[in-house]
Parts: sequence; structure tokens; C-alpha cells
Amino acid sequence: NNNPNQRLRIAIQKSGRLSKESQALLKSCGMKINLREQRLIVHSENMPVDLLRVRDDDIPGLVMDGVVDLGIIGENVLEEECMLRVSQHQDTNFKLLKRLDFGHCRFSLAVADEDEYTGPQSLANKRIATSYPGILKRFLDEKGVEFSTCMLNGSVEVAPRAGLADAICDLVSTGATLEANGLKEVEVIYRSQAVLIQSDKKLNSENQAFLDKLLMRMQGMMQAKE
Ligand code: PRT
Ligand code: ZN
Repeated sequence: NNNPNQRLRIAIQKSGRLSKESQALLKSCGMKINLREQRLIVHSENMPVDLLRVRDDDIPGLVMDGVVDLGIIGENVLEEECMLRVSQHQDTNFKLLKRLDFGHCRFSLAVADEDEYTGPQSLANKRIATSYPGILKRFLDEKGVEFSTCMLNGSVEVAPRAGLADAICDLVSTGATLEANGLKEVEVIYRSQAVLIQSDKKLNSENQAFLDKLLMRMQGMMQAKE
């Protein structure tokens, strides 16, 4: 264990679509955190917790490797990391503690408005731009559709117009981005929301007791919101 002070470590997205609500959730449980500073690690002032603020893509691996105890992450990123690790024969151990009911989105295939789409077979031998190639490949493999990918970590929605790909597979919430780019959603292949995950590494008894309390408070907060 390379955690000398034995405080509970929680990884959250530093800035992006999950960060505000991740912070709000912890604060609603009574955790005092000073997030004005742009630091990687923030120590809670009133609880035995250190927050690690990182890119969302790093969170599943940090939890699976036991570098942090807990993480708040979108299921799509978690699933993609699991698939990558399985393919590389690495550990994928973690516990799903809670679905958090924010960060809802769907991971969908989309094609140009004018393109004909009658089912996954319409994508045979096409090139598909995406940031999550593992989930996409699993879906099209199951359908027996051969395709190639164009890996993009941003601007996926402009790929067809730019001539980089024939179709895209991207996260959608309102659908406004697809519409603005002349694309239509033709297949939802995965539904995602933010989740709280825990490393398989055993916690010391104080941290375990503290985590139990935190989870009770979270449960209470989430029920109150309903
Ligand atoms: O910098 P870092 O790597 O941490 O962040 P990121 O840019 O990789 O991720 P970020 O902050 O964009 O998203 C984090 C997580 O939020 C995602 O992994 C999802 O689990 C969740 N989420 C929920 C979304 C959306 N909704 C969403 N709409 N992630 C991205 N989008 C994007 C989408 O890619 C597209 O560009 O929003 C656009 C579509 O939105 P609509 O409303 O126009 O349909
Ligand atoms: Zn990311």
C-alpha cells in the first residue's frame, strides 16, 4: 500500500460533464472540499478523504489497479476500459457500489440524414468514427457486420462531413449535436449513467466504517431527490 496517510482516495473527473455533479454529490454528503485550487489532489477539510481530480478516462484504471479506493465514472468509459483490459489480459476487478442517476446518455450509431439505413448490415464495410471502439466492435461483431474504425477523441460528429468516415458512433443526450451536423441516430447500442465504483483492495476498518456512513448519506440524498 503506497498510501501513507491512509485516507480514503476518491477519483473524480477534473473538468467535464461529470465533474459538477460528482462534486455536488460529495458536498451533499457533508464533505467540505476546496475546489477553487486547480490541484490534482484536494484534501477534505472535515473528512478523512483525498480527492484525485483527473481525466475521466483514467478513473477506471486507477480503481482497478487499486491506486484509488473509489471513483465516479460514466458506465461507457468503465465498459470500454474493461474491454480493453480483457483484450490485454489485465485485471478488471472492481465493485459497482451505486448508480448515481446523473450523466445519462446513450451511445448511438448515426449516419448522414440522406443515407439509407435498414439495420446494422447497412454499415457493412463502412468506416465508423468513434471514441469508444470496444463497445462498438462488440455490437457489430454480434451482428456479424464487418467494418473499420476511425478513432477520434473529439469532433466525432464532423467526421462524415469531413470525409473521414461514413458513419459515427457517439454519445448522445439531447440529439442537438447530431441534428446540427446533418446526422440521424439509427441505433442505440449502449445506455450509460454515472456510477460509483470501488477497488477490490480491502479497506482498513476505519475507512470501511467511513465508507459505510458515506454510502448511507448518499442513499438518503438520492431518495430525498426522488
Ligand atoms: O477531459 P475528460 O477526458 O475528462 O472528458 P471527456 O471530454 O472525455 O468527457 P466529457 O466531460 O465530455 O463526458 C464525460 C462523460 O459524461 C461521458 O463519458 C458520458 O458518460 C457522460 N455524458 C453524458 C456525455 C454526454 N452526456 C454527452 N452528451 N458525454 C459526452 N456528451 C457529448 C457527445 O460526445 C456529443 O459531442 O455531447 C455531445 C452530444 O450531446 P447532445 O446533447 O447534443 O446530444
Ligand atoms: Zn475523457
